[in-house]
Amino acid sequence: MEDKTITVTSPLLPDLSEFHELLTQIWDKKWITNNGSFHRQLENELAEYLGVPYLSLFTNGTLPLITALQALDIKGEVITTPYSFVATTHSIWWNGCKPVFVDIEPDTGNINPDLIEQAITPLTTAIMPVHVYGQPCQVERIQEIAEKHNLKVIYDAAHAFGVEKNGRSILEWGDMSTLSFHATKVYNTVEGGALVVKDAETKKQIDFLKNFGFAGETEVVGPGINSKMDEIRSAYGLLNLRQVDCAIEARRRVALRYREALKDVEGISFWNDTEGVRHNYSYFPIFVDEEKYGMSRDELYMKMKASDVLGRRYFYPLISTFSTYRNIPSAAPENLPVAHRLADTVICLPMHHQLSGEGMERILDIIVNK
Ligand code: T4K
Repeated sequence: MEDKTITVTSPLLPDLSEFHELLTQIWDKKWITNNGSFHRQLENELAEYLGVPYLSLFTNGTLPLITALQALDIKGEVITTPYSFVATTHSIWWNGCKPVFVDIEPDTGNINPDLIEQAITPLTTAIMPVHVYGQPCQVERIQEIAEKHNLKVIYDAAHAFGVEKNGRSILEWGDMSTLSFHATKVYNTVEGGALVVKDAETKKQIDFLKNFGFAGETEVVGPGINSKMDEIRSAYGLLNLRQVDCAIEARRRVALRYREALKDVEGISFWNDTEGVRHNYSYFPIFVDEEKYGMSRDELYMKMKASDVLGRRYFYPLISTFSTYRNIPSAAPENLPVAHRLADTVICLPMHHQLSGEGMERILDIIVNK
């Protein structure tokens, strides 16, 4: 029987015969991991595509976050957002630091720069914002605050592959930025990620840290982790890089159709493109106002599910409500009203490069005609 389920996303997959050709080359060379030639090629091609000077590949998008904090020797308190995937805050925890949650902006879902300064204490050493859904943070304001208080900035840019602001990569901002190349992302290497840095010396240090700390055969410079991407996923990544622009364009068309169909639906809101930003359309969040729409977010979510349309409530529940973090003073709900409101009203609609017109009409029919 045909599967009529529409999932929140669907991975961008390389052409199988092209992938087979690259696999044959790997088989011939018998070099399958540890900084192989496809790995080096992918690092170069990604840096060029993204418009950044240096980038280190990782096995996922969580370990570059952990390694960035380690490399910058971040201690004490790190200011961050509760409105993200749990890996953001976990990376702070893994470094023995304390996360300090700051509320978000209602019109982007990103950390609110107006609230950052009041959260700074003598123990604060860094800010970890997230470009949530690929929407750029207020990077200029965050930079100003960081410089004034001598703080490092590590952007979790897991969602922001290819995003540009005023013609420049959003990944240029902050001391470092991280990416996720998970299957569910705009660009994927099955599992994978990267750490974007500003200079060759830092890249060298990061490359040591993702390889157990090894600097050569006999020297270990620190307690590094194993986060090396293998040749198979690097080859897959090279092929996906060639088609990612087409995938982003297909996603843009999906976003346009959603916006057109939902703009007059009372009680459903969404964000439009920002002038000067090259968006990547990684997610399409809508927000349900129960009173105006006449149905709660969860009712709509369940109704979609009953029709095999699997939206997702990213990012509900908030990270600050999980047991590891809920007793931190800044996790108090009264400190984070906007984040709670968004988390309680959001549904990310299905969004991917292969979403068909017919599929979209099924999704829209549920939302528009209730
Ligand atoms: N920072 C941020 C801001 C992040 O969002 C993430 C990850 C990270 C850091 C950490 O990066 P990684 O270490 O993961 O690289 C997913 C992803 O696992 C996760 O990468 C992502 N964020 C998070 C927002 O979403 P789930 O548990 O929702 O994924 P799952 O398995 O339910 O998949 C969602 C849908 O995607 C499925 O219903 C169908 C489709 N799908 C999924 C997979 C895995 C496929 O069609 N094929 C597949 O192979 O977490």
